[in-house]
Amino acid sequence: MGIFDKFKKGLEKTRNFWVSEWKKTEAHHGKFDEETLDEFEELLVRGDCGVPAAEDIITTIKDHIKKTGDDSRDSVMDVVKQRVVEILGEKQTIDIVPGKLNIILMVGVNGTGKTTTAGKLASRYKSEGKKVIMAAADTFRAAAVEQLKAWGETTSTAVIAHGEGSDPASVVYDAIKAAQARGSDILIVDTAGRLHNKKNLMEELSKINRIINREAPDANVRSLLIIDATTGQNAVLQTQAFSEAVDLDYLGITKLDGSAKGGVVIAVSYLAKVPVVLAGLGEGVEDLMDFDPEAFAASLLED
Ligand SMILES: Nc1nc2c(ncn2[C@@H]2O[C@H](COP(=O)(O)OP(=O)(O)OP(=O)(O)O)[C@@H](O)[C@H]2O)c(=O)[nH]1
Ligand SMILES: [Mg+2]
Repeated sequence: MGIFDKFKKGLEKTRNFWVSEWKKTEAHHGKFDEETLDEFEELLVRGDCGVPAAEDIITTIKDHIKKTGDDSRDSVMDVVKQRVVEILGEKQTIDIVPGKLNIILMVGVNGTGKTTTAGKLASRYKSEGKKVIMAAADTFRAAAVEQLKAWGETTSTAVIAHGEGSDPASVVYDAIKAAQARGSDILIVDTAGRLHNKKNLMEELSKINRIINREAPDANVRSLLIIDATTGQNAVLQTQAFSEAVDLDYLGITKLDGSAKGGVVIAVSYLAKVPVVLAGLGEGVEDLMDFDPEAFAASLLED
């Protein structure tokens, strides 16, 4: 299966929703008049694209029709696809700088898929021949540490961990020392990152960042917010809240396979200033792909 097909398959639920709903609308068959535009806007909103992005897309369609006089379904859908790709932005990947220690901080609310994505990333980077180490800086509960250790075993990656309730920053300190001693290329830090209290989160992450700046001042540090597609508009709220609390570099969206709400990527991208770079398409170690805006738009909008 090619990359595009794998991506499409992972998005099957979302795709089925779009294709079947789309077929029900008048716009599917004919021209985009006022009524069908309303119907289409409603579909965008029900598809979790969010109101601001939906309005933007409708305005884009109206401008196109005004300018060209062409309100046929095919030409409008081309314009929609183009606009969706613009909203999603250019395809980007996490930048890994060769010859440096690269530190990836996993943040995000409970259960979004931070630990799973950390494990998948470790596996990916190892298969690319990179030296990887992980830090169990989610010390909030014992199970979290065990879960990361299990991923360490699955992927043959060293995991630096202290006990439950220990200081996350001191785990990160030890992990940096281990990474430096071993000449690691990539350190993946699984944080608790819970937003139960913005002040706590900021304090915890700024403490981790202080340790990194002190102990590994030359490191390439990137923060990756993990959001869960099945939570729909909550993912949008989380992205907003985290953007205010943390310097985010990237977004990763998980559980696209389990959700018909994949349109939320459009809502999130419309608001976020950082790109979606990863797509979680299942629970397995192989089920992580670079997010591809073109493939995503095509999966949703082509029948
Ligand atoms: N279907 C599917 N399940 C996923 C995906 N990513 C993660 N999961 C599942 O979601 C659940 C939660 O994932 P975790 O990785 O434990 O999430 P977390 O953010 O580390 O959670 P906490 O440590 O509790 O904050 C697990 O059962 C994962 O297997 C995905 O892309 N697709
Ligand atoms: Mg976790």
